[in-house]
Amino acid sequence: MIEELDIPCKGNILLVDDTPDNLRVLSSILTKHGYYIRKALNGEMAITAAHALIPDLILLDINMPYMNGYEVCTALKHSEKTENIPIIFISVLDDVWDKIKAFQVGGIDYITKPFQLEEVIARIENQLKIKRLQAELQEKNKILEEKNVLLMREIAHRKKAEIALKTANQKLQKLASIDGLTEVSNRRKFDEHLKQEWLRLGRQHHPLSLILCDIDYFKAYNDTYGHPAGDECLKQVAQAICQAVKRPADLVARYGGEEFAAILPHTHSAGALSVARKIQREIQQLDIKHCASDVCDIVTISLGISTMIPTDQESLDALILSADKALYQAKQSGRNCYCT
Ligand code: GH3
Ligand code: MG
Ligand code: MG
Ligand code: MG
Repeated sequence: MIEELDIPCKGNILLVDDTPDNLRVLSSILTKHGYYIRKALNGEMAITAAHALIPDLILLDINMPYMNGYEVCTALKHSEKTENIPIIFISVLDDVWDKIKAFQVGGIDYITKPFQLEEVIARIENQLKIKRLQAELQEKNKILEEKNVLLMREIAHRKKAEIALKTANQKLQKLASIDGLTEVSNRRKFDEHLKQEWLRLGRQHHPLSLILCDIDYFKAYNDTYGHPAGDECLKQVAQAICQAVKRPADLVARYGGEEFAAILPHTHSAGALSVARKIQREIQQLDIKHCASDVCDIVTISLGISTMIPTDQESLDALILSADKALYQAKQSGRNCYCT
């Protein structure tokens, strides 16, 4: 069974007519015009021939014994293999309803007999041209679709990479602002947050409080229990301070070795005092034994508190200095207490 035609020609046409003379005349003229012609004398032969080698076009007679042209056309249009073959009806039937029926069953054009050869050729060429253009269009569409799929894949790929990068950046940024040991904010984040809140509250004329906390006799703690125990103590103290400092805008940071700071926006001195007491309670509840402490047999802290309504940068320095002085005063006053 031949499936593809590799003879160079303008097109492969199947002529179907029960009148041998018609076939002969059409065949000879179309062959001269460069077409490859096959002939079928009835519907059954036509369907077999069309399946054996798909023609570019079929010229189909209507009045034929056993199976008329409408039936042949219907059968071809119902087969997946042959449904796209353009079919031009060629018939003596001249009534408009016969022509309409031809189009309804799937015909693409209609020529009445007796025909003018030039018209037949012009109509064949016209249909083949349409078919060629459609095939080109389909090919272009296919290429475009393939390109589109590749582009979509590329976009999805880039989006994924972008999200991964963003997530990695966020993680890095978070890591860069966290103290590795205690997992509270580090000094860098403290400085940044304090400045930012200072400016924000300055615009709102709202107070900001700062509490500095320092573990009492921590050097002695390290000396007694060892550095790893000291690290563990720092972690617990940091978490205890976090338990007492809970508002979303608040920030707990490791300010230095065994010093922590709490930034409390929108907080007056009375509020800051209450937070300081809460911190002390939380540390006390940790109940970490400290036999080398001069003040108590458990770990304690001293706190320095200062509160201001932000104005300029100088006053920010003053806020820190004031908390620092208050902390010093708490140490001087015997430790395990707070001063303002
Ligand atoms: P004071 O009551 O006056 O605050 O006395 P202190 O001993 O707590 O203060 P000092 O400044 O003399 O000592 C602080 C100690 O904190 C010394 C230092 O080794 C310790 N320290 C600082 N950072 C860390 C740390 O990351 N881990 C441990 N284990 N110890 C630390
Ligand atoms: Mg006929
Ligand atoms: Mg200290
Ligand atoms: Mg200390």
